[in-house]
Amino acid sequence: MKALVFLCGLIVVALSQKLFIGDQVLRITAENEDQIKLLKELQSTEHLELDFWREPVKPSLAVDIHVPFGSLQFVRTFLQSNGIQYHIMINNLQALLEEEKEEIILSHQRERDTNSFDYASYHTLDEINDWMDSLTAEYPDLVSKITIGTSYEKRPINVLKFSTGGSNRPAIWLDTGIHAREWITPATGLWTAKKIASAYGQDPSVTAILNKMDIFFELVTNPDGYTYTHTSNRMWRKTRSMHSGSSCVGVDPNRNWAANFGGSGSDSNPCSETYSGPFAHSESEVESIVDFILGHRNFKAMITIHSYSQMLMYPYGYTSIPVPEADELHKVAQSAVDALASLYGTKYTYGSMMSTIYPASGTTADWGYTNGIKYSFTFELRDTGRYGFILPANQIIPTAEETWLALMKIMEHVRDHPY
Ligand code: BPX
Ligand code: ZN
Repeated sequence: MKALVFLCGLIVVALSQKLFIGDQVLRITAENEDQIKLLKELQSTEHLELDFWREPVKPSLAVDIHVPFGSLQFVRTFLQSNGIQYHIMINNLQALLEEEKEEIILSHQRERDTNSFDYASYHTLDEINDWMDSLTAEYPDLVSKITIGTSYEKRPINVLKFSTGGSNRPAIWLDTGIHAREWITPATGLWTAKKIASAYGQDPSVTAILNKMDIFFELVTNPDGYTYTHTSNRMWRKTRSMHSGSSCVGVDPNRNWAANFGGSGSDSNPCSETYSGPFAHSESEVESIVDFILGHRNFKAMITIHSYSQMLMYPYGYTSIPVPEADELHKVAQSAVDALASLYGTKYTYGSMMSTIYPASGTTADWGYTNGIKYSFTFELRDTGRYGFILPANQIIPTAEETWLALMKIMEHVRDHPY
């Protein structure tokens, strides 16, 4: 009977989920600005329903497009007739998602504590919330959970606080999962949070950080979107808010901050994946962080973690004018990516957001920087596009391990350079 109920549950979930049968992800290498322009025209052809995993910006950066099955023939012909080179990265997106789903179902046994927890699998929001409660129960003198707000769909916005005492110590902010489909980031976050908790009193460097500073870690920064990727549409990126004047759902939470809000590299069209929202901090998921950080008044670092592309970036994202501390931030980023590569050889590019990826306005790290947080960094974790957002679960632990080395370099620098 139980098995039958479970099976029916699975079928209901499967039926309500958006399918991607025969959809492909194409990698395109534009040779010149004319081809970039053509790709932008393709992007604005709404009925093709193209999902740009990586935007056309400059010839040096490959463009990745998730093409629905029904649009494949048109897109292929368009590319060929314009002499644009491409190859197939993912041949059948649904097949890849089935593999991912199977792995999640197999790992679904309930874990009671954070030692037996399966860090090598992706987890639902409920599982992550249970895990947070276990972690705070297991490390009561170090870890606590604070709720800084409520999402659009009324879910609590939870932050883990790592603190060994003091009052309002200088603090480091970490967030993962601000974009819903970037599953590797909360998965890396869980492993990292456990690492911080278990390393205190064991690892001298972590201990020295926590004897001087507090760490605040928001694991699922977009809980509504994350839930939606599990129940309905694996490829969802934005929040789940509704705004008057459009039936399109969601705002890009990495375009919603008051840092050149609405400028280049963001979109005022509510149906766009980079929709900046009706006004800055319109999203409670963003506003909650803003209120918390401004209320705290002693944050020294803000590290926001995305995927994919293997990059480590510092401000600005909205202008090519370098920040005054660019030399220092560049050196920190260099030492972090060198440490990261030392483990498994994973190569990261690094630099300012504008020069490394593309112009973007209203981003987290620019907001942090322009609000006095000098050490504001953005990570783009694995991979470089072979699997993109659907990174196989067997890469979670290697990704977390190598990222940890980079995070430690940054946090040690922050610890040793008070300002
Ligand atoms: C991140 C920070 C500042 C400027 C750009 C980014 C890239 C990030 C984004 O567009 O918000 C890319 C991503 O993580 O969302 C993944 N992606 O869709 O390519
Ligand atoms: Zn992202």
